Amino acid sequence: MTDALATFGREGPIVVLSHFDADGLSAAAILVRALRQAGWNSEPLVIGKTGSPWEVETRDRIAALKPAGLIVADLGTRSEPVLPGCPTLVVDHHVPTGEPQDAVTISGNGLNPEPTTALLAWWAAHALGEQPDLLWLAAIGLIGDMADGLGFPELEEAQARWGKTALRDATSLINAPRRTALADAGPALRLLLTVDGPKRITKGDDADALALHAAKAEVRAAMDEGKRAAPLVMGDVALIGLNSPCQIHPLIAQQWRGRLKDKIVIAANRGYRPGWVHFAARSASGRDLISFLAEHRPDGADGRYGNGHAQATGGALPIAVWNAFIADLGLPQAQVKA
Ligand SMILES: [Mn+2]
Repeated sequence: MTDALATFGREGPIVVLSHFDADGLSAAAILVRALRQAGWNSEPLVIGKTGSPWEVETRDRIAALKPAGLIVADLGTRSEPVLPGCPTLVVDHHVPTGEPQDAVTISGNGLNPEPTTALLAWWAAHALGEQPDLLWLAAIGLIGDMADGLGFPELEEAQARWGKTALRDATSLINAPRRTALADAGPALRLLLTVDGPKRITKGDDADALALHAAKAEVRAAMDEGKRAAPLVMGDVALIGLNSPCQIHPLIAQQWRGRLKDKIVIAANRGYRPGWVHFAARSASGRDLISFLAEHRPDGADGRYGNGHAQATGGALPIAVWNAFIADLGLPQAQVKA
């Protein structure tokens, strides 16, 4: 962190670009709050439902802020710069696909236990001073990605101070909007940037807190429908076909993972984005799914395919490419009409 700050300019904000899940948003909130407290100008920017850090629209959004520096949090670790020429810090825990050029990298990948991005951000923020009041944000990120927190003492400390139930319920609420059809992370991010603990999220009655509760209800209704889809099994693969504008495919895959323990579970959602199939892959068998997807990589797959973690990955494919991919896996009946 200190190395990265030394490369940043003093004119313009430090833009913190993050993923829109609980871990990414909490990491962004930790970094923006710690930087602002230390006297830096800092602005968060969130990658939404179908965006990517490595595309021209994102580059233009960042460049428009005339940043003094860029922090890329919880969005993967790749060699290509997000904004060429801008001093950059990458904070991430996904399997790297390359070493970022002209950037400082803080990666939790391969550490045991593996810290999430929000915990890495909280550790890094100590370069700006002690951050005891921001620890609950690191706990939200840990719970969001790992549920049990893998025994990090920081989680136990946060639970003792802010309450285990409050932290768990706040995490569930913070994660809800990104799964809705609109996927607006704004209310969740505003709360994480301003409030002093999880109870202000779970018990709040302001517009942002109410938006999180409405999002949770929308996702619950979509899940009730998605749970009724039956898996199609062929060899090692179990496919669950979904048609929802909500991002329920990772949750459905996770549920079936426990019931189909020896299978590679793929939950595929043709309703998430018109013209595309978004899918989540999970397995309880210990099989490396990033390698599995690499072996079956279809022509036309881009950087959205097969990233993440060995036991939790997925991708997004245009319909024609999806149809070739799923036919190759022996499930032509799971092809989707354009
Ligand atoms: Mn994460």
